This record gives sequence, structure tokens and C-alpha cells, in this order.
Amino acid sequence: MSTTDRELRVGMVGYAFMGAAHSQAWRTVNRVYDLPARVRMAAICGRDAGKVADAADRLGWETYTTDWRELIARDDIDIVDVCTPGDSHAEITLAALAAGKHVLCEKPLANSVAEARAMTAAAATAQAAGIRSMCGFNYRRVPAVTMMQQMVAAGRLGTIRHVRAVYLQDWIVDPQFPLVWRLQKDKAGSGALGDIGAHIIDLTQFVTGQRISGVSAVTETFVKERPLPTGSSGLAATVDGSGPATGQVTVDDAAIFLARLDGGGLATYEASRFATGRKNALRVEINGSLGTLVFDLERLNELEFYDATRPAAEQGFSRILVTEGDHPYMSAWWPPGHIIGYEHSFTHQMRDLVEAVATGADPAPSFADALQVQLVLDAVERSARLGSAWTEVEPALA
Ligand code: SOE
Repeated sequence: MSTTDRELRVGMVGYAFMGAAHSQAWRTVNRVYDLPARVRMAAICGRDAGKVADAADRLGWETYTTDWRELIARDDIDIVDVCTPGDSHAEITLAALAAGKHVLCEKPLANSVAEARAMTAAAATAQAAGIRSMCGFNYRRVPAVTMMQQMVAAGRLGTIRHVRAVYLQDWIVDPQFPLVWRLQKDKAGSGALGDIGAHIIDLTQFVTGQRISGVSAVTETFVKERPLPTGSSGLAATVDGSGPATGQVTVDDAAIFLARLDGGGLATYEASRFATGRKNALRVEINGSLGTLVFDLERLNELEFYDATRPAAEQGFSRILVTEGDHPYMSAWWPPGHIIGYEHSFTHQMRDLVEAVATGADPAPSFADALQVQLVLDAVERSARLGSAWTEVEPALA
């Protein structure tokens, strides 16, 4: 439990799937971690007055508004949490930073490199005035992923040779599934690539400490036209079936690419919403000269480790159960062996943000880290358009 009187007042924009996940974390963070500031869930914002009023009540926010500009203008808001579709990330974030608010922005940072660059530049200016910004790549904060990063940084894998990363879902396999915002380029920026591919790009760059320096890609849109939705909530949506109304899918359904890492390794990435049976299957394997580490989100409390430095007779994959009090983030939770889940990654994210804002440190992933991801997304799209042509990825901060 928090033992401080200092408050950080949060205003969140958006209340769907990510809004609910973030709210759960904001509600929880001071109850499990002793932080230098207490979080107050001051206000939530959404366009529909009835729905946002209901969300405020259900998710635990003190007040609500339908106008994000009004939220940002309030003196009693310190942190703005942006959980909207990608088409409004840049506008809301730039306004919030200009108003002197700290910002947490959901991934992917923006819908284009140009927007991500503008946001990164604004974050750098704001940083000079003590304003912090962070992008919400929550999977970094799964304790096993953080531990993987620490083991790689400590040299336990030696030189990294291969990264093999997949993120697979199947929620749009049915061609009758409606044309929700995640399938529209003007709202989402890209499809499987930016929604779930962005996660494995960030995760692997974070864990290896290396940048993707070039890619060769294919993308595909398997179902090009879909019924228009009559309503949607989170990943679920409805059609009324009464008419022929359909619309074009303007994003990729799947993206697959080869990559080079700037430390010399080779990598493969696969992001798809057409992997039938795979609901939310994120798996990353890293092979180094001294060993291999494997993370699988469906078994998120574990790491598989092959330690090639052990005597030959004792070698083999072992399973590390990441539930000890001295494992990352775990001291606040349950006794060893008592596992945690998806939602905890968001609580850990809020813990790190609150700590950084309250102590005047810069949280990670920074907007520059997120711009680096955006540059990869852009290179993948350009490569795919050019028949998989090899496409270099420039460093975000030259
Ligand atoms: C939908 O594909 C989604 O909710 C993503 O937008 C999230 O970032 C991911 O964590 C789960 O899947």
C-alpha cells in the first residue's frame, strides 16, 4: 500500500478493451506497490455520453467528459493516458504535451512515421521541462520477458544469432466478421502488422538490445471486403444482416518478414489474424552462442532456458518458473508458485510510469523507442509493396 500523500491525477481517453485494461491497472497499482505518489483516477473521456458515463462508473473513474480537449485543459490532471484508436494518438498526445501533461500513449505510437516523429520531437521538448512520456508496449512488463532481457544483457546467451518471433490471432478468420476500426487503415494505420506485429518488434528489440536494421517482407489481405458493423466493443462486433452494406478492408490481415539485427543476428517475424485456433499466441525464441531462451505468452509465468555452458551430460531445456519474490515485479504479488496473468503487465507498466514521473526519471519505452518500431512497420510495408525488396531501417535517433 502506498504511504505517500503526493497525488498524480490521471485522465484517460478511451474506454474499450485497452481502456478497461489500463483502468484495471490504475485501480490496482497503489494497492500492491508502495510508490512515491498515489494515483487518482480523476477523469475518463469518450465520445458517447451514455457509454462514457457507464464506463466511469464500471471502471472506477471519478468524473467523465465527452471532450478530450476539456480533459487536457483541466488543472487537476497530471497524466493523460491515450487509449484511443491510432488515428487520434498524435493529436491528443501533442495537445497534452503542449499543456504540460505527462503522457502514456498506447501502441503503436502513431499511424505514420511522420506522426511518430512529431510526437517524439514534442516529447523531447517537453522532457526539458520535466514532462515524461511513455508508449504502452505492455508485454515488456511480463516478468518473464523482463527477466529474459536481464539474462541477455548479463551475457547469458552470448552473441545473439537468431530471433524467431510470432504473434498469432484468429478473430477475423470468418469472412462475415464485420469491418471494425482495426481493419481500416485511416483509423488503425495498418492491420496485424501494427496491432500485434508492433508488439513483437518492440519486445525483441527490447530483449536483445539490438535494432532491426533491414527487412524483406510479404503482407496479405485475405478477405478484402466485409459487412459493415452495426455495433462493436473491444474485439467483438455485430452485423444486422439486413442489407448488402459492405466495405473494403484497407489493412493487412498478415505480415511476415525477415530481418537483420544491427548486432549481426538474423530474425524472422510473423503477425497474423488468420492463424485459425491461435487466439493470442505470442512466442519468441532467441538463440545465442551460449544458450537459448524461449517465451510463450500462453505460459507467461515461465521461461525455457538452454544453457550451453553446462556440462554436456547435463544439457537440455529447463523451465524457469518466474514467480519468486526476487523475479522482476513479483515481490508485490503472491508466494512463489502462485502465478499471475495478462492484466498484471499493465499494472507493472503503471508502476514504472508513476515511479518515473514522481522521481523525475524517464520511463521506457520512450517515444523514440516507439518511433524505432514505427520505422520498422513502415519499412515492412514498403518492402511488401516492392515485392519483398530488401529495405533498410534507419535509426530513430541518428
Ligand atoms: C487486438 O489484436 C489486441 O487487443 C491488441 O490491440 C493488443 O495490443 C494485444 O495485446 C492483444 O490483441
